[in-house]
Amino acid sequence: MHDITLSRFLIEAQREQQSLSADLRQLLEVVARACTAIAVAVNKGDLAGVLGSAGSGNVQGEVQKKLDVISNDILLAANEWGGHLAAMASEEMEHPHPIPHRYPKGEYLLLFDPLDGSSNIDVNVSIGTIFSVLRCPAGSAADEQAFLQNGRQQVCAGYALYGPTTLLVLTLGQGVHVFTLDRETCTFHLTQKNLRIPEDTQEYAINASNARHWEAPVQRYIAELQAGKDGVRGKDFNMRWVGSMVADVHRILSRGGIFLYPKDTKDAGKAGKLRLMYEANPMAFLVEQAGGAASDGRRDILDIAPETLHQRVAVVLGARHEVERVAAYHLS
Ligand code: AHM
Ligand code: MG
Repeated sequence: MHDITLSRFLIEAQREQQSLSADLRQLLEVVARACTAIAVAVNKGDLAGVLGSAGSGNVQGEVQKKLDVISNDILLAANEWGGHLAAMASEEMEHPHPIPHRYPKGEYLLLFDPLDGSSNIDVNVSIGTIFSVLRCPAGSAADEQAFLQNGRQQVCAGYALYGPTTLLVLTLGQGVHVFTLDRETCTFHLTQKNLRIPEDTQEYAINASNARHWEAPVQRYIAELQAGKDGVRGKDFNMRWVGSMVADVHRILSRGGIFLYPKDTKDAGKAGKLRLMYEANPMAFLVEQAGGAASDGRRDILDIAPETLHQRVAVVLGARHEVERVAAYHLS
């Protein structure tokens, strides 16, 4: 399997899968190359002067790190000239980035969180890039409205994980596959096919410091997990929280588990912390493709009709039976 590069995998998928066009294949190759460039910057760290704050803020009101800005610039520069895209949108930009007039325009829309897990950049903990690809509606101006499609419309989604190894995890709507970066040849190789998330688990991920702000159904669910063998669940649960969604979701795709970033009352104006279009939707697509489930507690993430590009959403994803239990607690 290791002799199958990303390029070969995509060319073979294009032959077998009518939905994978040559343009989409080339777009994914460009995204992978951009992620390789980001991985190089991440690996060099202080040697390249890329750590620390950029001294600016983004539309979310968050302080930008230098690597947030560098990663965003790498993705924009790599993707604007190829002719595959109609526009791009990013966590780091208030409005969509149109393709400059000097380049041809394509039929796809690319969304990304260029550097997920920003709080982990300066402490050498795994971080990543999350991306999602949509089709640009025919005749549309490729403006913000064009991006506001529900998650089931995604033609492809994935993430790069900059950890001890750099991985690219991808779905084209037919399973979830993992590619490992060979740093010497700068080539991604297929290393795992068709990841599956077990329906049950004994491991959960949540930022427990927010416990007092959670809604009652989440408080009940987590209290039951924490009661372990002595409570209604009758078994002990382990907890892990990396603080980079991309790393927490990768663990769940690798060995199972449930991840929650629920709505809380800390900031009544926010429906959650994570962003629907370029964090929750691509992860929900990957998780569903691996047999898991993804919900905001009340409906499947992928069925949410987006209203704005940067809207936030509560996220509960992973082991199907656990996600269903959390959803049931929200209904009762
Ligand atoms: P970011 O995209 O600015 O890095 O924010 C998203 C991150 C997720 O990766 C992670 O799950 C979450 O924020 C962690 O939040 P907290 O610091 O509240 O635990
Ligand atoms: Mg993020």
